[in-house]
Amino acid sequence: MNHNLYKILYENFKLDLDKICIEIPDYKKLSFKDLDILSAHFASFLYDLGLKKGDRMICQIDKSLSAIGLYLACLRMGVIYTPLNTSYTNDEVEYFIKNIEPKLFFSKPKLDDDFENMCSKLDVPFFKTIGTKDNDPVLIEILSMDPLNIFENCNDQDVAAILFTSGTTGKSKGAMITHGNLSSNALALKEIWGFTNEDVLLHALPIFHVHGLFVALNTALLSASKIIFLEKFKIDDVIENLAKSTVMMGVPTYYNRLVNEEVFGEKVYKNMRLFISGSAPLTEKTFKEFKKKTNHSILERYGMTETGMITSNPLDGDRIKGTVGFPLPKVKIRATKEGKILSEDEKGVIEVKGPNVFNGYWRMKEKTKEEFTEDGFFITGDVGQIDKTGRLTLSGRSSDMIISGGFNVYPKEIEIILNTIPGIKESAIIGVKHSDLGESPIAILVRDSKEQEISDNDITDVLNGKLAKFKIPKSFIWIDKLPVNAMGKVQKKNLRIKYEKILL
Ligand code: MLC
Ligand code: AMP
Repeated sequence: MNHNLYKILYENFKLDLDKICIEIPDYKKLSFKDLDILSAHFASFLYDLGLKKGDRMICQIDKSLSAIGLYLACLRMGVIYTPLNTSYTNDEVEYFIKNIEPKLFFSKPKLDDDFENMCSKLDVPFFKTIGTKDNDPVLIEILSMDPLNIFENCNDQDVAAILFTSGTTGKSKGAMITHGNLSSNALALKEIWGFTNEDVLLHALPIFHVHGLFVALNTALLSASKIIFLEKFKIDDVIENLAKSTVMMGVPTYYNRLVNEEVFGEKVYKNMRLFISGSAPLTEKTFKEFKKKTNHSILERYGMTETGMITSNPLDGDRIKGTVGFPLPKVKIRATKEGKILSEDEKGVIEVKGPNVFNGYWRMKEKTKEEFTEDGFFITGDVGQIDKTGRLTLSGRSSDMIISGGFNVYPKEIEIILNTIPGIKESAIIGVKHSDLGESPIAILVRDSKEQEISDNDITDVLNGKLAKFKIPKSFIWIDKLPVNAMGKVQKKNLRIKYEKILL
């Protein structure tokens, strides 16, 4: 049997081919049939370039119908799809290209030809650009080609996508996600969240991460639900379109913002049946205020790039604030400490096993081995406890990763750059509370008295050239000495306690 994810999506929406699949407000509506044809045009384009099953394609493009067409075309062809956050800088992108060795790099149209030069320097066979509008010349070329109605034969283990996630060493790792991972997750989410072809999903998330790409798009397409596709989370657009929607998915920042809007009243959410939150902890404050204002209990779920969705609060039954609910069908979780499996209500590192768990990190066999137990559980690095009913409550992470508005920030990556700047002797990046973004990075710095003093603005300039904007610290604090323990390790916990409220 062919386990190609696109084939599975197609089999599920093919009875609704004439129904509206995607609406971009004030711009365009596409039926499922139109989307199928669009993806077949893109498949034809990839085929003509000579891309085959197992080849890699990287894209760093804006959210658009073309981006969906390209994603679905890669699935159809068995080409491995690697989307990049649009705010990654040239330095960051160069690392991904070197690591993935793609056959094709798709960029958004840029004023300079930096990426084209980079691709030619790194021997990427094809470089293309694509914009978001109908008059984009590459899109016109693609649409002029004969559609290729291909469903490349794929098994469950074939890699569909590689998504990057950073790590404690500061080096990004490409998580290999299979057709089987994606279809099992989408089928499970359709079932547990009760998606049908009568649903209308408000889609305001970026589509270069698991949440907006797989959780939102795959689940909606599989259910033949309509998608209202917004370029990004702009509060006015969201409020205007919620009235036509039945389900919304978002990171906690979306709900922090909605609940603070005066015009967010009954008229706006009258047709909504479900608000789903994930990618970062939803605070009890937001959960409670949202409930008070709308009488809706936000449904919080938990997942990761490497695993897709792991647990979810129930559609029917108690959605308990501060918890992330129960494992998805066929998914097993457990809490462990120093290799020992813990009993109910004991706090430990959460491990997960199931058809949702990825195939390993691209070209990092050793790293992959380190992150799995001998009996095949993936070690998430999240800390939590499971009660006697199987419900999971997360309480932190074993690494010092920071989640800012749903984007992960790894301190090491920033510290490595800071420590090369003359004038800085040592640095520690910590996450502190932020009322809108949940958490934000700040930098604690020690001056190098042998060098000339450096200003915060100069430091920001250096970082801006090398790192995506969301990683730039929101504050720089100069102290005499970093607190260290007997082993000489920086005591970030102490710093976090001291500066916890500095941005509030
Ligand atoms: C944008 N900026 C951010 C930021 N997003 N800074 C910190 N953290 C963020 N998350 C910066 C921009 O670089 C810009 O900087 C300025 O803020 C304004 O940009 P913007 O695009 O107008 O920002 P805004 O609309 O406020 O975006 C915030 C946001 C967005 C929360 C709406 O980041 C967002 O949609 N986040 C969703 C992330 C997501 O999808 N995560 C899922 C990961 S998957 P300047 O300096 O130029 O002004 C995953 C697995 C799972 O975790 O479980 O789902
Ligand atoms: P990413 O690597 O971007 O996929 O981020 C995955 C991480 O996001 C997880 O390991 C968790 O730390 C965090 N996360 C996702 N959902 C939740 C949630 N509902 N509550 C708390 N943390 C979450």
